[in-house]
Amino acid sequence: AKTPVNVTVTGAAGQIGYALLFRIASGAMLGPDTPVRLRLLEIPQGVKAAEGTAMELADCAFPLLAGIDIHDDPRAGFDGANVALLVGARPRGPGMERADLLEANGGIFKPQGEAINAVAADDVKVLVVGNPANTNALIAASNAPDVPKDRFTAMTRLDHNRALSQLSARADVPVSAIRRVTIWGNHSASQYPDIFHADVAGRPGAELAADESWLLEDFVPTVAKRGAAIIAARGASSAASAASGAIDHVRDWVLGTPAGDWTSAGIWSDGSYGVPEGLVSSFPVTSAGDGWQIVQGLEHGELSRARIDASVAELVEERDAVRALGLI
Ligand code: NAX
Repeated sequence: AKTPVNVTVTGAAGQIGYALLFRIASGAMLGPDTPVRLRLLEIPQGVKAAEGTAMELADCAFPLLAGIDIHDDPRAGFDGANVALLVGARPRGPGMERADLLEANGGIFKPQGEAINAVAADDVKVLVVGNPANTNALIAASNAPDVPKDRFTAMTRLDHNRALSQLSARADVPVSAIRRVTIWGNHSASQYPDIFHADVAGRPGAELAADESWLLEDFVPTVAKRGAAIIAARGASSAASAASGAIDHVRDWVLGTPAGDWTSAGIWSDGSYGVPEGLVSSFPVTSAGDGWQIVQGLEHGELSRARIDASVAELVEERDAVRALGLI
């Protein structure tokens, strides 16, 4: 039998945690032959609810679930972690400025980065879902000097999937017929969903993008502001779709992206496409199961270039703010 993979999930008692854990335990993330051991990390107030979730996980009798333990100490929660999903974060409260938000999250992601550095497995792969995801990933990576930077990633896969869904409706083709869509930049309203290089059931994405009023007044803002629309409709933020994005991200990272396609992920920039090195920014990426590679050689028109630059400028501001706070 295969050795179980240790998967740590923070914020396990939250709503994304509730949608995520059952799918991990069912094999949707690491494949149908890979047993998993779940390690739930919560704050003390969340432990009781996490215990309830653990009871339900046990009650599913998932054949792949090799064990569950619950912690409120990051050093215990990340012990031996092969995959770490950092979902728990501090939401923006009323009257909170961006600097306050970054500082509050620094108080979470700095010690978590340090704990990952100290106790996680050598092959640890980290996905940050908790917002502001890109900068939280930057903080965690910066506080884990012994872990290669390319193991820290931020989730833009939900944005990517939202773009596929909107494009599918627009072109009236199944999502499975669409390839090579990209989310660039920050997981925020400044993100740029790029369809210029897409293949939409054999039709060049640039042809659809030529309708600029649709592109700029409908498609781009619908994708970028979808989170707010979900809150308005559901009375709660995206949870099952966010969990599904996290599953897709880790699955493609570990098992590989399909030939002829790519996906989007927030990864440590190597300077590609003029994105300053050391920012965690979303790029078009592929994996052959051995790590993310940035798709090279895409050409950008003025419109795309300006949108990418604007989102990257926001990441630079966030980086400068957390640097000034001494978090990186
Ligand atoms: P919930 O408030 O339902 O759950 C968060 C959980 O995290 C709580 O149980 C809380 O006790 C726990 N927590 C807080 N601090 C912690 C710490 N230091 N260690 C461990 N656990 C801790 O939020 P939920 O709806 O699950 O969303 C979680 C995060 O995902 C939020 O930051 C949210 O903004 C972010 N999202 C990110 C998305 C993305 O695409 N990257 C989309 C969905 C979502 O908005």
